[in-house]
Amino acid sequence: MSKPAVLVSRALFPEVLERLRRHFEVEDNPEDEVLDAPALRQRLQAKQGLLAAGGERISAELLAACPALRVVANMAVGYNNIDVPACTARGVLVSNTPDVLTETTADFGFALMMAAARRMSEAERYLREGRWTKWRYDLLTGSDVHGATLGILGMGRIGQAIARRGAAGFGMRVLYHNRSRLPPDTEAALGAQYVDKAALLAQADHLVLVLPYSAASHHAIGAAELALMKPTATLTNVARGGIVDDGALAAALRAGRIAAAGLDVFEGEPAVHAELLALPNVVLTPHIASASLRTRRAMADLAADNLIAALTGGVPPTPVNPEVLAAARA
Ligand code: 8YV
Repeated sequence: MSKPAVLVSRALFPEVLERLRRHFEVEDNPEDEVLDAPALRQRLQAKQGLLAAGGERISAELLAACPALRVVANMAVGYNNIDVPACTARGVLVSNTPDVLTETTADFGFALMMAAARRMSEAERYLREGRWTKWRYDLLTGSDVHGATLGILGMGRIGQAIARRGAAGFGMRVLYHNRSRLPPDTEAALGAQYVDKAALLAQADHLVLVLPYSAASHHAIGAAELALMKPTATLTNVARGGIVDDGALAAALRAGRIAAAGLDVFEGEPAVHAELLALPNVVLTPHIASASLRTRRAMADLAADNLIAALTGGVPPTPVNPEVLAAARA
């Protein structure tokens, strides 16, 4: 029996490609070209599986043009790049990579928040530009993280991991807002208190965004929300571009309506809003919150596990639309 054909959309660990080749005819992309919609559509012809890097748009239109496709294994926990209802309607299984990246992403979110609060990037630029000629009592003074109020918007796995760092490691008061409130024993274990969104914005010294992107969370932080924040507050986004209105944030940072920001994700990335690039009080990183070598490998392995199981009669470990599996078994 011939092996199923799969596309690995972007460059990937050679060992993971090797494993996939034991099960599949693999078309890979060693040049790591970013595939636009026509290129993706063309390469997906007669492919049963796709290992996607997370940036590819999987639309109803693409699915209609690629009728052989049975599985989309996204190498990301977020899957807002995929029209999941359209996949489900066509019996296409979608999987993501939860859990393996939680602690690594929380580490980075915390680091970005600290970098914004303590003006790390600005300080390094100051030093490298040869401007450090003497000590001064208020040189690059920032705001404390320890003992401050940490606000978390979105309290899933990564939000909870950030809450644990803040409460246990830095003695922070932890407030959160989420679509659904956590059970009381989970709140107690985390030392986190549920508040409404307005209270979160008003009380946080350091606000961290860790919610999934959807139509409902588009511009969850815009001019009106920024206006509720303390002028001394920082805002950190390790979730998705589009949750923050980047233009409104740039205006708020420029006007001193909030003190600083740390951003790993952007509207329209890899393009970055020109005004953000020009501001000193924002730390900018290129969507690398999950990028420890070990975690990226774990994400690739988990995406491969899902693809292999789904196309060889196994049980995919982390399906997003498991109803597709149930329907196939029925
Ligand atoms: C991915 C991420 O690296 O998992 C996610 O949702 O944002 C990152 O870990 C990114 O999505 C790759 O496109």
